[in-house]
Amino acid sequence: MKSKVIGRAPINIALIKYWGKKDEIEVIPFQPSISLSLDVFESETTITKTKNDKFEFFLNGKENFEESQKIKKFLNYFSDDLNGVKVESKNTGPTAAGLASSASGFAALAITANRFFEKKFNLEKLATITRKGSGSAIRSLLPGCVKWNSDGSLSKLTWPFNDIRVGISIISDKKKQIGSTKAMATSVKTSKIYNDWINQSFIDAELFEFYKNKKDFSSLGELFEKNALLMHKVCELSNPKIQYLTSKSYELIRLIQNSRKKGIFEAFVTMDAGPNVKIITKEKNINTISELLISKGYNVLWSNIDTEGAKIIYESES
Ligand code: 2P0
Repeated sequence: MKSKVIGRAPINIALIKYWGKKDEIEVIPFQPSISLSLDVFESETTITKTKNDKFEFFLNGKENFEESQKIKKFLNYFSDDLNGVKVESKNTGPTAAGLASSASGFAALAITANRFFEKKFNLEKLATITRKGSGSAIRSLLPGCVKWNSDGSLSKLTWPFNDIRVGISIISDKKKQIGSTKAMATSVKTSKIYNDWINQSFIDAELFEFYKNKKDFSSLGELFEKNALLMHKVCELSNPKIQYLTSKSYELIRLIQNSRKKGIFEAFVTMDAGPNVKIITKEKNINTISELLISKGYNVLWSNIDTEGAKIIYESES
């Protein structure tokens, strides 16, 4: 065991979405998903050996008893003895945007624990553990464009563009009414279009790679925007209905779509388990889009694609 290790991991935004587990214990998804790791927010985890015999978990500077059991259970994949272990997790970057992320959090925790407890698990093994903390966390282990395959494994994809930026518009930073784990289980059981969604996801993942490799951003954007909207339709056709997008989200989606149709700029949207809208475009458009959004009362924060992935930034021996 080391005396202190600090690790970091980026957030990731799925362009082809994960929404449903075929194995809830091992966390194997029904469909492949593809994401971009972003450099605007990240999670940082510090694990320290203390002199007391307690296990302690701090989130953003405050001791957190609510999540402590889940963190402990996750760390049991690395060690049975967690007495005298202190875990501090924080989200770095512009905190006002309220993008706390379980994906970057569990990826940072996994790589930091791997080094702290000196397990030396390879990426493949680490990935099988990371996805048990949070499915989408597996994709935050790697930089750039990342695929989580439907057999549960992880692949690094090439990303041939160097001028794509992702804008995040925060519609609300309140805690979501229904968490993703419960919501996707409800969709699997009840959504009227769940089987169609699985079939379409496989087609979308293949097409994504095809358009990406051809560097055809227009077809890629149309594809991933439709994939996100279909995921939200799956949610809205679940019983009880899962409504993540608000009228304000839909207004912003229409604003981007209409500007695209009018040829003002080429940008596409994607939305996750909440009302916020992410805008994907080429670098040359970001000033025009920012001005339009601000004039309509929306905010936007632009991110680059992360090029490093999860990493250890500090360690000291006992
Ligand atoms: C994704 N989301 O692919 C999809 C799109 C939200 C919408 O993965 O139950 O926190 O821990 O595996 O990964 C959010 O769900 O859920 C998510 P669990 P997770 O990014």
